Amino acid sequence: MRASSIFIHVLFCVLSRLSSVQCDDPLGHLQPLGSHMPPINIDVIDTPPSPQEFLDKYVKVNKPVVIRGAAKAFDIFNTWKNDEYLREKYGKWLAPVEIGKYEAHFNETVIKISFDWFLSNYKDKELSIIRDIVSKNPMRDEISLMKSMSCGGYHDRVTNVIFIFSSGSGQSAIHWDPAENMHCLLDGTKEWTIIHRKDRHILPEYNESRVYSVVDPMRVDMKKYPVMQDMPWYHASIEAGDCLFIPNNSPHYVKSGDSRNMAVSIWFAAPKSLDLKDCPENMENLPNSVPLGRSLISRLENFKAMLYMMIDNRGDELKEEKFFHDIEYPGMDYYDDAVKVWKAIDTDDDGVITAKEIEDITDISDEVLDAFSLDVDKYEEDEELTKIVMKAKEEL
Ligand SMILES: [Ca+2]
Repeated sequence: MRASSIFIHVLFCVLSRLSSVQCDDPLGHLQPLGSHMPPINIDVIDTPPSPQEFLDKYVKVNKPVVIRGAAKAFDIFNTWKNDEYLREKYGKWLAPVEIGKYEAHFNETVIKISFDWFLSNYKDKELSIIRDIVSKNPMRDEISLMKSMSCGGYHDRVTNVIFIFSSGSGQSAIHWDPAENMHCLLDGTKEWTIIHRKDRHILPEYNESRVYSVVDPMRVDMKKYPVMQDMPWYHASIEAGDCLFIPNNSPHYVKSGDSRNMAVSIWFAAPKSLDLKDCPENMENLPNSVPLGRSLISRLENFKAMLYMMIDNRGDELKEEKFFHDIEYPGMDYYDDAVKVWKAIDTDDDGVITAKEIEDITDISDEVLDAFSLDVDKYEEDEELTKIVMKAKEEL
């Protein structure tokens, strides 16, 4: 693989008179992310691990894994392939629709439009839906958890269920999510480039966000961002029915294939340990999937999970500097709350929050919880964009 990277580099040198790439450029310069070195092997398995094995072998050690075919057990794997089924059940949903297929940094191009209209138009317009359906959408009632999360307490740790739907050919910026992510693909194909969680802090950040990188995944500027030269990466290629686990805060860049593309990302907070009392005695009797149901993580547990996630590599200490770096988005208005939170948690006032100190939190004011919760319902109608869409509707 290394040899082929060098070959491609040499080829670029040969063509350099036709491009801006020079012979002495670092490998992968101005090329797509991952051109600089071969990927690290990612685990690809055909049998879902047991809930305990999943926690120990993957979640706790921040290791991504592809579980082939695990989503084929979901009812929606079949029913949601049918647009008429979706239209009949959910056509009235006012869905936040993104215009364009390149995920924007701040969702500036999100408008609310009926799902019915989306279903009639997504195939020949550049539209996509990326939406948390966990609390305000009846689609949630059809969501299932795959085998490895079917018991042991994962149910009570789910924070978000992100529904992702487009006609394909979309791509994301390099970003990371503040939760463990079990991404199950219901339709289409996806190519993933994943950077290990431990390398997130050397990845150049986007100035105005703590969840995006400024690096252009389609054209990596190795001279401007030399840290990218030695950045290890995983590659995962998934197709309809596969689930991919991505550990929290693992930067990733995703490209979808050029056909109808639909996925659900189950975001959850890693449990410290499992409570196996609702699991069958013999793990061979685990169901292939179970309904997600109505239970959600409590706000306090979610808050604690967010603090745990700030601890690098699930070690034992969160330093003050790291805490304020991670929560202090420019323009965010809860900085004062953050100071209060820090003071409340760092009970021995030594400038470090330990896992034990997080574990010991039993009460935090609603005001602070409000400030820290991920607001998933903040899309506003945009007059200009609504006009554009209304015009597009008229032209149909
Ligand atoms: Ca402390």
